[in-house]
Amino acid sequence: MGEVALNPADAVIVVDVQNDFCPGGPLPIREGDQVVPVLNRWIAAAGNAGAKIVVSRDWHPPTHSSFKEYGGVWPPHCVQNTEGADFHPDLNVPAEAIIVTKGDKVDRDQYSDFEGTGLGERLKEQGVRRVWVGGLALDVCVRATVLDALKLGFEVRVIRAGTRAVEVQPGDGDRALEEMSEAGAIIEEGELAPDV
Ligand code: VGL
Ligand code: ZN
Repeated sequence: MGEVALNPADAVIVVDVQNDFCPGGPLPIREGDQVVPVLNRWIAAAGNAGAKIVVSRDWHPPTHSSFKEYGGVWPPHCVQNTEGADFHPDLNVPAEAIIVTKGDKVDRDQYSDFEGTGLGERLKEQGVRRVWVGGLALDVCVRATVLDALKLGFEVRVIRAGTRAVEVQPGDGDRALEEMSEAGAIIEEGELAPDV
């Protein structure tokens, strides 16, 4: 099993680990909650290594254009200031984490953590060269975040054990992994070094 070590030029990006995307929510991702203990270990490791930590949230107004009733494709989810939009209660979001809010304008969606958020510039200013991405959903917001990170020139690793797909169409998860890997991302199957 390959062991992974982080350094200060790394950032761990935790995408949209929110209640509404977990089993029992309105837009449930199978085993979505199982990413929490995995990502908590990566967050702790990042803290120990001086790597940056980014945690994003989908944060929609109640009449967001991505909702079916308003012309979109999704059931209502992650409505601002509701419990469903809260991070999973067991996710450790450290005080020093960069919180990215997206999807908060009624007329547009932002699948990628980098789209219109300034995150790319912010990470580059802090000397980040490599990003490790996990969270929800593998085939939607993780995919978009990974592809944007590559376009911005970051080295990109996908934390395979820390992500799950929503699979609107069966096979979407595998297709997303293939697409990300063809675009230059490395799919990291390994675990963190045991001392972290
Ligand atoms: C997401 C569907 C709709 C995601 C967000 O975070 O992957 N998926 N909005
Ligand atoms: Zn959304």
